[in-house]
Amino acid sequence: MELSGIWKLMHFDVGEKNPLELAAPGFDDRFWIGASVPGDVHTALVERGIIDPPYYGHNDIKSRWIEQKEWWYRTTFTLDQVSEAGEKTELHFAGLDTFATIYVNGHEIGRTDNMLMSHHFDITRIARKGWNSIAIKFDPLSLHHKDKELFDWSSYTKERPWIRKAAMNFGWDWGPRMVTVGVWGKVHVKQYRHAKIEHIGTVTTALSEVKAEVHVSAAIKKFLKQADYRLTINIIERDGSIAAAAEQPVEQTGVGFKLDIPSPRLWWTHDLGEPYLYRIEVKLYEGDDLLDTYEEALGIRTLELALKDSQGRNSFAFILNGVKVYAKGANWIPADHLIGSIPDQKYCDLIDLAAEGQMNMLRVWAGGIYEKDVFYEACDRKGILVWQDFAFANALFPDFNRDFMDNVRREVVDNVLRLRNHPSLAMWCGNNEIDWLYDMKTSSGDIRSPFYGESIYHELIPEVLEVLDPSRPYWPSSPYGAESGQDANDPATGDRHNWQVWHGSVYPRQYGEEPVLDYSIQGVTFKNYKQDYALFSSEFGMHASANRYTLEKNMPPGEFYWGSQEMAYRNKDTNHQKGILLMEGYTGIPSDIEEYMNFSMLTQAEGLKYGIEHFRRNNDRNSGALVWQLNDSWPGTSWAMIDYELLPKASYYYGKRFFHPLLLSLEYEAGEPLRLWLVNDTPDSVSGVIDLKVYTFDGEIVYAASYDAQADPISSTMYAVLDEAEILQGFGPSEVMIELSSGSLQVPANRSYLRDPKDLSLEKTHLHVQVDEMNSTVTITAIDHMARFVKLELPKGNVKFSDNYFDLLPGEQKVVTITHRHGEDLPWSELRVSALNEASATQVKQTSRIH
Ligand code: BMA
Repeated sequence: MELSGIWKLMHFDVGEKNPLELAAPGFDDRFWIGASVPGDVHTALVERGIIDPPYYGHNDIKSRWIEQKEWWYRTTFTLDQVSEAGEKTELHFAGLDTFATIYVNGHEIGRTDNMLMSHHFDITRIARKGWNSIAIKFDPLSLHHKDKELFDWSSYTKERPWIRKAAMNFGWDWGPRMVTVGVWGKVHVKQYRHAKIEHIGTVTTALSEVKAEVHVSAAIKKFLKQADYRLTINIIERDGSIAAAAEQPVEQTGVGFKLDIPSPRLWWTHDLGEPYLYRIEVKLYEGDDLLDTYEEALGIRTLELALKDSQGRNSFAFILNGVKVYAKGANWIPADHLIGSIPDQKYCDLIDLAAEGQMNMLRVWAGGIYEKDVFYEACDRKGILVWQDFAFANALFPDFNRDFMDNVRREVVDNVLRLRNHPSLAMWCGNNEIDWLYDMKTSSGDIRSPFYGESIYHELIPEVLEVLDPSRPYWPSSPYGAESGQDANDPATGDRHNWQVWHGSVYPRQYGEEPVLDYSIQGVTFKNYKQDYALFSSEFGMHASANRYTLEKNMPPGEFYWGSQEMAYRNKDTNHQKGILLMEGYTGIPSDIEEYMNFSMLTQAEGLKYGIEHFRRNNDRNSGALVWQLNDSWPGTSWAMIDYELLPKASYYYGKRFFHPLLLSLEYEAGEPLRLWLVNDTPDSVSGVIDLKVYTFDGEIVYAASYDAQADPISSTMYAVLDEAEILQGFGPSEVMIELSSGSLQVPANRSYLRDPKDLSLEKTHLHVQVDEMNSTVTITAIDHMARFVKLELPKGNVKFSDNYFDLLPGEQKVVTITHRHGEDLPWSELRVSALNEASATQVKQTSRIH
């Protein structure tokens, strides 16, 4: 029985009320307010109009009082029967945020102190037939940390190391402090007779074309010891037929099965094949009496992390079913600070966007939560691998304290058991940046204390995984791995975070060396990506503005201008100068909000393209590029590729090309020869003809050449080295656009410029725009000159543009389809189309209109 729905909610001062009074079954809660479960207090108060929406303006500050209060939830449920001998009634919470005392029928059944795991209670002794009550008291966090030791490192806030709660709730460099409270996960009452299935483990142990071997382990809890139990397993094809079946008596508390699946259909990432899912159905019987059932998706696949390549060199590559995957994707942060209230649909939308954006891996970053089931289910379905961090980010943690470590162990066990069967789950990772930054911060003198927390990532977690998930790769931290005296961010070992770009970190850096920052145009420029020969780039990125609609919707009137306090408030990073320096070197410094949106988005898109094309050209060495960050948790300006309203920024549309399994890439630096590459991430050889065309901005072709290309599976090949003077044919490098394309290869065209946008000789141009509302299309033509960064905007969230932020040659026509992801009406009359170099505001013409 699921207890989702409206519960009752109220707040009190600490000590104001006797808990037993509020927890009493008959307590009169008629004056309390209604609150959704799962959910959170902030959202409940917004829904009732008690607080203002916290992301509008500076309203988050106005809701800070919520943190100080004691919050109570109450509900009731009805049982048709109570448990008899050998039967159990349990209460399951998928998520309680954070310090909760739970009462059933007025009895305190237990306390919880961890938001990041599920909590189960046996309520057999107090559950009664008919009507039952649940009351939950949530303490303010301060009660639980105010007497605790403070550490000399805990980024963004001092109180969080002792509290097992999403770190980003306390604020991060992309989001405000929103200290949530409430019942954030689903609640169930479950009744069992005689025995139950506690958990199931599935793993593909061997694979060939003719057969897969799948091991299934089942842990059974017997409430009635003397009975004959048996377990049946069916592995079911998509069409409902049985692929394999087995049955065994349950003699002890666990049963192991080995099932052979003939001609298995494998689970692949969506770019390499089909993410085929079987279903596994496990049934527990006592005689013929069905006691418990367990069902979930099952993907047959093997996955390894190769730390050496075939030639014995260091590598960091995921090998799926024997095939090396070039990991393309981004880092995932919680899709909202108000985690309990994120609709399941938002997870599905974001994962659809990731797959449509040619991504095959997401890293669930350590400062959020172990995501909800819906997230991993969507990744299983869509063929996206998940790199899962354990929830330890940028702080020291009290690993000397037994209670804390017991809590951590419960959290690790709970999440490993919950997530280990997902075929999408590629790897566990111990923490975010802690090993690396501990070294940085001790070297700079910021930290003097020992490495508290170290034993979590280097002892506790690997110990648990060895027992519960031994076949899955584990990596202690991100970034991690060092050789020859380098620090943990060594490009020659393990994974790497590139924060030269944007944060201005200076590299190479030896372990123990004082870190250096270079806040200059040269220090923060994305051109520094080209010095980075990482084996795997697990974080790198730069800010871009959110889309106009996302910003305007959340700022008071009159504040939507460049330089406003509201705009500054949307940027939670330190030193806002970094973004200005980055743009100054590339687009020039923006002078108004329109330029800020355009320049920051163009810089991010071209910067990521520059870095990712470099990483991919070096794919004999580099095996992954995960952008920091995919999504936003509020309507701010950040490194995200998709903003809070699910409107992609320019970089996302660029990503459809720079993450495409086949990539044409032009490597070039001013004054140097041009190099033409074809990168093939697919397991198949491809061959065809590559066309290179050099255009003036008036659309004249001044140079053209074709090259026969034959690319091996998973390869990167240079096909030509071209002299700048030859291809320019007398034109200046700031006067041309170079296009790589192919009529025979399934590869997107790639357009490049030989100079940065601020130095291009682009003349102003006009656009012709024709809207066909009936067919949801917009046809755009550049009239007199090349149009750069053509942008379509509609004031609505979750709008899907078939393309956006593209360039058009004069006379070139582009048809863009615009739909709402869930079929809602679009405000067509408010469509704006513009280009970076447009002569005057473009008139949008309608050919058809529906009224
Ligand atoms: C890395 C991440 C995050 C942070 C980002 C941008 O440090 O792991 O902690 O938000 O860079 O600074």
